Amino acid sequence: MRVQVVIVGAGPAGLLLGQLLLEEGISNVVLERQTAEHVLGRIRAGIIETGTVDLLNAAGMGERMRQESLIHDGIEIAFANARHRVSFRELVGRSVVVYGQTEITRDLMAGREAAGGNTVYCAEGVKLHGIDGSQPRVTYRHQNVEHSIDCDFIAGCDGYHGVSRTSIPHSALACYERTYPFGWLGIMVDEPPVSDELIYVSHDRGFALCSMRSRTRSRLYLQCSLEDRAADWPDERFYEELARRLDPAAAARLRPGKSLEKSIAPLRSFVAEPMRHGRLFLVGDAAHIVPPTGAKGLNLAASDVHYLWRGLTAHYRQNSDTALEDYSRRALARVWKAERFSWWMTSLLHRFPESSGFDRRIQEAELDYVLSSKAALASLAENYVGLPL
Ligand code: RFL
Ligand code: PHB
Repeated sequence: MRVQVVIVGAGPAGLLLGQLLLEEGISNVVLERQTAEHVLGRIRAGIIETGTVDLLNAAGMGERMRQESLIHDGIEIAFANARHRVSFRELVGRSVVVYGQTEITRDLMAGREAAGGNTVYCAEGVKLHGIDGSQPRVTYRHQNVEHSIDCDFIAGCDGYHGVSRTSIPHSALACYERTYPFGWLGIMVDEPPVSDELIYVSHDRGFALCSMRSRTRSRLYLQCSLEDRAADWPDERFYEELARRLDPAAAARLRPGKSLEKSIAPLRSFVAEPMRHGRLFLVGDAAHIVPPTGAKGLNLAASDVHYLWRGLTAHYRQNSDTALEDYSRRALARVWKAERFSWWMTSLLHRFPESSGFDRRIQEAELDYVLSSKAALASLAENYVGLPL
């Protein structure tokens, strides 16, 4: 079998790239290790930038999103028992969109099926061959049968634990990493959100976030210890702790419901450079991870896809490799700015176990400054809604 592009991973990056390439008539196959149900069962991102919305529209995926998404013109930051509104619309004239990663993935899967795109789920033992040469090849096993696909390019969209990044020789890759001494415990619940917009909470007991997926479904997070297990947190304990961290008005609006999902995610910052090795391009979480505080992970995956889609289109349509040659540089320039913003939001709002009295006072002073300075608020807003491509 031969295709122009093999895409490893059917997360949002892989499926979106596949759809955009199909629209351009560029043949591709998506190889996914898990089942489609498993991919849809992972509960992750909730906030998307308008640049990501534009890209989903370009892929013909905008219809349900237009009907079901919520537009948010700002966020609230709760600190010292008071809530402060950060109005993106007033500060930078933009907004963000609430539409879950699960819904985006569902739309992309349906769109790919409708377009006759080839996706192989349960593809085991994916291996990349000849990425240094001009004739790369990907092998895998499906239902105990070995398969081999020849291609021009490979898009490694297989996330942080995928096979693509580790196929690049160690000496050709520089990795930068920071781990954080806490995690996020998240629950999904069919109860209305406590507020019309997201509330990010900085509290002595730790960070909290009240997010949502719709007007009837809440997504709630608590900063927790890395030693904690989801089973240590029955729903009652979760709500009790969240109520303690919220201001009284928000706590009074909390409607404890039975959690539909509960999980703990560790927080990490990670970047692998460069994002290209020979015929292999790394895209999304395969190349970089951000802590979720700035809501940037999926949006960065989408901007990588944008650059690669443009590069591959120019290669096949205009016989020009300028954009492909520039892929890693352009993607990384945006990635590092989002890494900085996510690290900064995380540092500003979380309680660090090892921090001294001095560190804590500096953190309080910075929060006080940011919330009272129009310049600082505009910088927060500009980064949160998404820097230009
Ligand atoms: P994914 O989604 O991890 O998809 C990779 C796919 O590759 C498959 N795979 C393989 N397939 C074949 N062979 C192999 N050897 C393979 N190894 C892996 C995997 O099964 C999977 O299907 O990466 P992608 O597509 O780059 O997308 C990235 C996003 O999923 C991620 O950045 C976001 O979810 C991060 N994130 C958020 N991002 C936002 O932009 N806004 C948010 O509000 C937001 N909230 C979040 C988040 C991530 C979270 N967690 C759990 C880490 C909230 C949380 C709690
Ligand atoms: C979410 O709704 O899952 C969410 C929202 C904002 C974040 C992180 C996660 O910063």
